[in-house]
Amino acid sequence: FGSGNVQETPAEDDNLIVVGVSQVGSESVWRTAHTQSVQDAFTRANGYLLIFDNARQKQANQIKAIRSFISQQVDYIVLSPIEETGWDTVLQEAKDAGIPVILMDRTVEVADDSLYTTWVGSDFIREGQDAGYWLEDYLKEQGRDEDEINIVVLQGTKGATATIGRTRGFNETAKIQHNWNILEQVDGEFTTAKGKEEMARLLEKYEDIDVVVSQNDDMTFGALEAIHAAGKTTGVNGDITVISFDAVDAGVELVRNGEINIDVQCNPDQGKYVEQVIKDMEAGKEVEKAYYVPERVYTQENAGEDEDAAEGISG
Ligand code: GYE
Repeated sequence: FGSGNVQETPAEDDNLIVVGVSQVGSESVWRTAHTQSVQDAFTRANGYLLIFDNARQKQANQIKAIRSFISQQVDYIVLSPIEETGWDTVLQEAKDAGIPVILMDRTVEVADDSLYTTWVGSDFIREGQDAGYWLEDYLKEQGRDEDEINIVVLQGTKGATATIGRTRGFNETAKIQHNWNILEQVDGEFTTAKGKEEMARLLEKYEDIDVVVSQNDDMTFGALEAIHAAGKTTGVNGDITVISFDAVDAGVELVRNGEINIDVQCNPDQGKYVEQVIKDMEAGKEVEKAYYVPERVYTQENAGEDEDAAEGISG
């Protein structure tokens, strides 16, 4: 000491709560909004030092980031896990280091639930069911409830809670409909490019697709391009009924103009809820094991009204 080259931590930093955040990637408009909400919540003005890591869709990168958070002795680790499995070892390391882990958006499947403190996210199974129940009602209204209905599903990335839940919820409602025929469920990776490519392939393969269930808006944007390129129309009076998830601004706009029939909202504005949980923990309060963020469904009938209920979605 005394030589002058030891960087002193500014005194005010001593009071900051250090939060290491491991994010999935930047695959979608939803993800961009989600990242923004985290950055808005964990500001210096709010009393935080945020260390943010973008894992670019690789679980190995998330594990590396978590180990680096542990060695930096952060106060909290916030993890949005790419997939559900494979977390036991690294979360045990965090627990052994005494660092609480808060999950957000997607969740994990671990043998020991005490490896994480809490989770903040969406009810993905309910989102899938909302889509299925809507389709049931819609077909009834159209007098098509006895027709053979051919459905294709563009799924999100494999092993992600959003993919698993939306698939399970929708399939539960589909299996009690004797006339719904799920032709294929394909991996569209939550991206526009892959959604377009897979949709184009499906249109070549099947002449009579009645419904597309696309597990996020980005894939839907790609699917719409492919459908239009094949000379078909979508939405309210179109050839193909389109069901989407996320309800980012551009998705809701397409509901309003009738190209998408329904967009099931997934609320990306989770940063503030995660921050509230940390505040509660700092205050020594008990926290729940799971918190669901508020969400709604957009259809042609309601997409015009009550825009504030979109809960901070941007894009
Ligand atoms: O629906 C999709 C994103 O996990 C809820 O991931 C999230 C999903 C979201 O890339 O657009």
